[in-house]
Amino acid sequence: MIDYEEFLDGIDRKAYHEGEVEWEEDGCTVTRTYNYSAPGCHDSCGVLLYTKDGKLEKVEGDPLDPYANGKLCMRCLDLDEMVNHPQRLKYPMRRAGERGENKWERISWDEALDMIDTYIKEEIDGKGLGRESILVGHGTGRNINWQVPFIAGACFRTANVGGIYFSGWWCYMPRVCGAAGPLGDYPIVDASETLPERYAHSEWVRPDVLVVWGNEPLKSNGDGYLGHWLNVCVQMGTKVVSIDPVLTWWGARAEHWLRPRPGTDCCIALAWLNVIMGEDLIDHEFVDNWCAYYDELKEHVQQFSPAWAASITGVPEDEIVAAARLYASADRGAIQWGLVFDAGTRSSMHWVEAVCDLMAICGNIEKPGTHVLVHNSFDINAGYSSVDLYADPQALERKFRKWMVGDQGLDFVGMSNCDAMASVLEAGEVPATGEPYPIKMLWAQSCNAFAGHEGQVPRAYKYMKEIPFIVYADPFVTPTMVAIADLVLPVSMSVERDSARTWWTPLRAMKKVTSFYEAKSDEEIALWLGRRLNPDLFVRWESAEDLINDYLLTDLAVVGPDGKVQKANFSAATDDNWGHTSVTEDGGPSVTTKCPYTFDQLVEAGGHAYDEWNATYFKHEKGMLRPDGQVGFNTPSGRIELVPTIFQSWGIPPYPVYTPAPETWETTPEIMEKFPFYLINGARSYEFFHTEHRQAPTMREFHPEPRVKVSPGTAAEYGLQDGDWIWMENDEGRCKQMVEVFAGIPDDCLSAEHGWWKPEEEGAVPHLHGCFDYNVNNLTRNFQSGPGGIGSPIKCTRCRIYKVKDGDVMPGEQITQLGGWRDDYQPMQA
Ligand SMILES: Nc1nc2c(c(=O)[nH]1)N[C@H]1C(S)=C(S)[C@@H](COP(=O)(O)OP(=O)(O)OC[C@H]3O[C@@H](n4cnc5c(=O)[nH]c(N)nc54)[C@H](O)[C@@H]3O)O[C@H]1N2
Ligand SMILES: Nc1nc2c(c(=O)[nH]1)N[C@H]1C(S)=C(S)[C@@H](COP(=O)(O)OP(=O)(O)OC[C@H]3O[C@@H](n4cnc5c(=O)[nH]c(N)nc54)[C@H](O)[C@@H]3O)O[C@H]1N2
Ligand code: SF4
Ligand SMILES: [Mo]
Repeated sequence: MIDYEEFLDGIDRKAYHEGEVEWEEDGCTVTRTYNYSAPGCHDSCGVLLYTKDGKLEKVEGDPLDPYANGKLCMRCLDLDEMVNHPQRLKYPMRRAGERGENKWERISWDEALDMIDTYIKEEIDGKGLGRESILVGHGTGRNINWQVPFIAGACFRTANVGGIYFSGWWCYMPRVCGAAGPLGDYPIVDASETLPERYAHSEWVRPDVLVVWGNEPLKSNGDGYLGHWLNVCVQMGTKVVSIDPVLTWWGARAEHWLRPRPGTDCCIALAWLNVIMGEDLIDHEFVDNWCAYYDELKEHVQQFSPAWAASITGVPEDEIVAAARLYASADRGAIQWGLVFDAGTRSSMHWVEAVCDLMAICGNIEKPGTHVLVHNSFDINAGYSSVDLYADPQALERKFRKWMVGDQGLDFVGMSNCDAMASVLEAGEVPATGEPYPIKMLWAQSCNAFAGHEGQVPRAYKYMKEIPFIVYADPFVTPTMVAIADLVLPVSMSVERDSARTWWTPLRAMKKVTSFYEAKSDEEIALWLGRRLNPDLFVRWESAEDLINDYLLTDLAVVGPDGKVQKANFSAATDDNWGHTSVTEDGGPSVTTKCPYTFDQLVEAGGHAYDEWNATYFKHEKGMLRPDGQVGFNTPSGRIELVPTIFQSWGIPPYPVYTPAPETWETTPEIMEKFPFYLINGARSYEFFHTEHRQAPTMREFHPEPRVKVSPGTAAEYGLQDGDWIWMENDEGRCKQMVEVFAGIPDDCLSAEHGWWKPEEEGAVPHLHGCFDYNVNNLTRNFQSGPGGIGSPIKCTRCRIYKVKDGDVMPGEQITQLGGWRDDYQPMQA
């Protein structure tokens, strides 16, 4: 049992300089601040940065930080190794040889700007093309998620920003949209993270039962959620249900460990609804008061019996039922979900919907120890949708969300449709209409496409290398840059940038403590580009701090010459104000958000601030969720819509069903026989964030090679031992990884890693630091999204295995020199 007050009492506050932002210690300057990419992470934990003569010497956790309580991952403890790394990109560089030769020449930032400006003037504007011909690529939600979309819209005036070949918006978006339908907001498990007093807060109670579902929060800390918060709950007595084909820390401690066949979990969620509604284990008061369409849902789920779910998932019927009863009988139940909901199945939207329904019918919403509905701190919503505020109107009109599968557009989504971007790149025209659509330039910032980001990477390489002008901005030269970039720009790391974080709560500030050669921060890059490409607009921001303050205070709203707000963020993407930000009565530019801090004030206030909205329970009873101030939820009916009406307008059937994998493997014996394994890919490790940290000696000491988990049964059958190298192969391609025999994985599953490249190996084509050789995305397939074009089965595919032997053709060679494995790619059909 953990006693949080005891923990707090045990901190020597004087030794940790409570109330101070900076002090001297052991010949170093110590700065109390937060870390938030680069290198990447979804979180932002309180750190003490030790610097000496402008060099980062060491990093410690700050026990006075209520967000992380001083607990740091190995990646933050080892931050100095990345920040001071000799291979970091120091200057802008122009390609000196052919693409792929890895030859570069140093140029100045001015010369780089000339190259970009001239190219756009001559090849895009000069040829009568619209700015939609420029694609802007970014990766996951690091400290780039407003900066890069803002750059796309405000500097390049395109609206096409997002992850190209990131099929079905395969990360997070499906969960966000899926939850917005029934709940009108986004739920996270309440481990007291919204409260400054944390576990000691008088209202907070730990969950009774926690379902960890397709997520490994200790390793991933995904989506702004720290895994150790849940660990604290377990220490306080929370019971665990783990739903994961693979044994994790959670599974090892679980009352029930359900091992579904990968990609089939939606059936378990539907069967849980069937059991809980059928046995009347619901929270009647909550359902009566706050939920709509209960009877309709109950009727609908009658078909999804536990026996039916058992036959598809392979989980015994009695285990499905027992776990459902345990969840429903808990006074406070919580479900922690992960990436698999987005990227493991075509059922994303319906699986998310069903799980939201489970939360709702059991009354597990807005009650302490269940799920809280969260907003960004102080409702600062300038994120991906910032692109739409500033894009050229024609480019906005031609944004790829207009051409989704079935021509349904999710208007409030800031990112372009990933599959449509890829299709247009391949076909040169819009799928349904045949409208010409040339792509002439790619600007990518915080994305290492070929090493990790993309699905179906041989295909991505084939088409992306045809883009005539490609610029990458990153702290390191990545294999993707070697393969296709014409110009590369050095980016600052977290400790080298002033910045702020608004993703969930608290609001946090990152304070710059050092700099690195000619690297610029993502905010500085915005100013550098904008002053040249869109000078009229950029008179507004003199410094990066101006930009950060506008982000905090105005949500980056568009301000007219009269000083009045013309367009407010988040609502920018829709006609009606779907978001939560509103323009003030007089349209004044300074206060469209509720943020009471400028950047400096936030730093002075100790670097973080909790907002009241997020720190309030039962918001639906207090009229805090709806724009009109009425009680209820932010849905059309004001209730939780167990059958979400809004799904229909997104082209998604509102009643949840299971959408099997495209070939319905389970019922196609030829596929099952040819490719006997489920290939789960991309389970996270403590050492790496996607393709990052492969340069850090300490991380590589812990984790030198890409590993694939293989069961002892499979090892025996194939004569494999720990450390053997095997090929994983299917009709798309193959990759090699090192065997790790693991008793916690079923015989018919493999779990491989993603994101591998070896900075120490040859960079030039064909090897490209091995980024193709180890790449499990050689085997994945795009354009197989679920209903509405959302969600993708990419993280779960089928394959066969065999040992690697001398003389085998390496995937790097196959992809870059021999034309890949296939030449019959079909563009997405609308
Ligand atoms: N250290 C580190 N942290 C990261 C990242 C990183 O690269 N490294 N990446 C970040 C990003 S962008 C994301 S999206 C998150 C993702 O982080 P998570 O949501 O935790 O996702 P994964 O680690 O891919 O998988 C979590 C678990 O899902 C299980 N799983 C796989 N397939 C299935 C299935 O079909 N059903 C069920 N029930 N379980 C399944 C896996 O075995 C694994 O244990 O992590 C973020 N955090
Ligand atoms: N097979 C498989 N593939 C996957 C996954 C999987 O589970 N399995 N996960 C997928 C998921 S969920 C995601 S979100 C994507 C993630 O894909 P990405 O987010 O594209 O991740 P990386 O490929 O590591 O590229 C990150 C690059 O950004 C740079 N960088 C880091 N921080 C910053 C910063 O603050 N500013 C700038 N300018 N650059 C920065 C890093 O140096 C690195 O080169 O990968 C996907 N790919
Ligand atoms: S979650 Fe881990 S890596 Fe991310 S900021 Fe916190 S300590 Fe650092
Ligand atoms: Mo992700």
